[in-house]
Amino acid sequence: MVELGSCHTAAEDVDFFMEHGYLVVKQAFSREQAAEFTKDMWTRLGLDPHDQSTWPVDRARIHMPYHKQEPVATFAPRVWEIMKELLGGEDRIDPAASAWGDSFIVNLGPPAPVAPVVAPAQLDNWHVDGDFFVHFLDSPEQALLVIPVFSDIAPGGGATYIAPDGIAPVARYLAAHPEGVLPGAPPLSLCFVPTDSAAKYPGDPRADPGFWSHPDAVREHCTTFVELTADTGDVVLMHPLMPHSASPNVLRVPRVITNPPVALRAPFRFARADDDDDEYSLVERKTLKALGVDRLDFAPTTARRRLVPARVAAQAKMLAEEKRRLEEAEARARVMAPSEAATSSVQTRAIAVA
Ligand SMILES: O=C(O)CCC(=O)C(=O)O
Repeated sequence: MVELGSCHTAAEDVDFFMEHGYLVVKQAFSREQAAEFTKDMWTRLGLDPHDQSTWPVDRARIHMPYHKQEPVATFAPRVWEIMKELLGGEDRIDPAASAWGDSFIVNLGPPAPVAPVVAPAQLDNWHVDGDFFVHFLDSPEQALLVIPVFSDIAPGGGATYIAPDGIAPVARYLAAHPEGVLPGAPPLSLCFVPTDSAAKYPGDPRADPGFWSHPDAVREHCTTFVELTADTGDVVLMHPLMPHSASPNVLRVPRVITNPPVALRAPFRFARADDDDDEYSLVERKTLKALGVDRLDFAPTTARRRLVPARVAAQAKMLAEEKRRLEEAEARARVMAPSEAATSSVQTRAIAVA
C-alpha cells in the first residue's frame, strides 16, 4: 500500500494508483480537526460511547446526515492537490461537490459476538458507490470514492474492505451498458439493474441477463482484498468503480469515517486528443487500462438522470432528531453550574478524540 506523506503525487504513487486504483494519504488532517468535527457526534446519536448497552441492537452501522461542510481545499489541502491530479485539474472538478461534511458512518459492531472475518469475499456488503444517479461508464457524479478517517481503525475494527481487482469487471460491465444502469435500491440492494429491466422483466429484474450483483461479481472475479486499517486523519482516495464492503467491527471500538463523493463538471472522456490541452486524467487512464484499451468512444444512449434514494428522507428525519438532541443538550448545559459545564465540555472533547 502506498502511503503519501508529502504534498505531491510522486511517480511511484501514480504507478501504484494505475496498478491498484487507490492511494492512502497519511495524516491528511490533524487529530484536533477530527476532534472538532466529531465533538457533537455522540450527542447527535443520543448514545453513550462508554456504555454499549445504549448502542443499537438492530444494526451495526449508522449513516448520519450532515450539519456542516468544509471545502476539501481547506480541510485537507494535500488531499485536494492529489484529487486535482487524479481528476485532471481543478477546472474539471465541480466546486459544488468538493466539500466534506460531518455525515459520519459509525460502525459500532454487531451487538452479538461474530467470528472475525476470515474470507473477505464472503462479506455481505460489496457494492460500488452512487445511489443518486443512473450509472454510465463516464458518469461525472461520483468521480472518486473518498474515505476520510475520523478514528483509529485496527485490524478487525470494522474497516472498509476494498477489492482492487474488481474495478476491471465493473468497468467492462458499464462499457457494455451504454443504456445506463440503476443502482440497487431496497429490497434489491448491492446491484446494478439495466434501466429497461423493469419493462422487460417486471416480475424480477434478477432474471435480466444484464442484472449485476456486486457480491457475486466480487466472489467470481476478485482474489486480492485490502482491509483499510488507518489512523485518524488518513484519507483513502479510490477509483470510483472500486468495489468495497463494510466489515464487522469485532473490537467494538467505535469506527468513524465519511465517504463524500467528489463530482466532475463534465463526464469522464475516454477518447481525448491526449495533447497538453486535453490530457487524460489518471482516473480516465485507469479506466482505460482496466478495459485493456488505449481509447474508447463511449456515449450514453439514454439521458443522464439524478435519483433521490430513500436514504434522503431517512436522513432528513435523523437530522431533525439530532438537532433536537443538540438543543436539549444545550439547554441542559445552560442550567448547569459553570464549573460542571466546564468539566462536561472537557469530557466531551476527550470522548471525541478517543
Ligand atoms: O462503513 C463502511 O465501511 C463502508 C461504507 C460504505 O461503503 C458506504 O456507505 O457506501
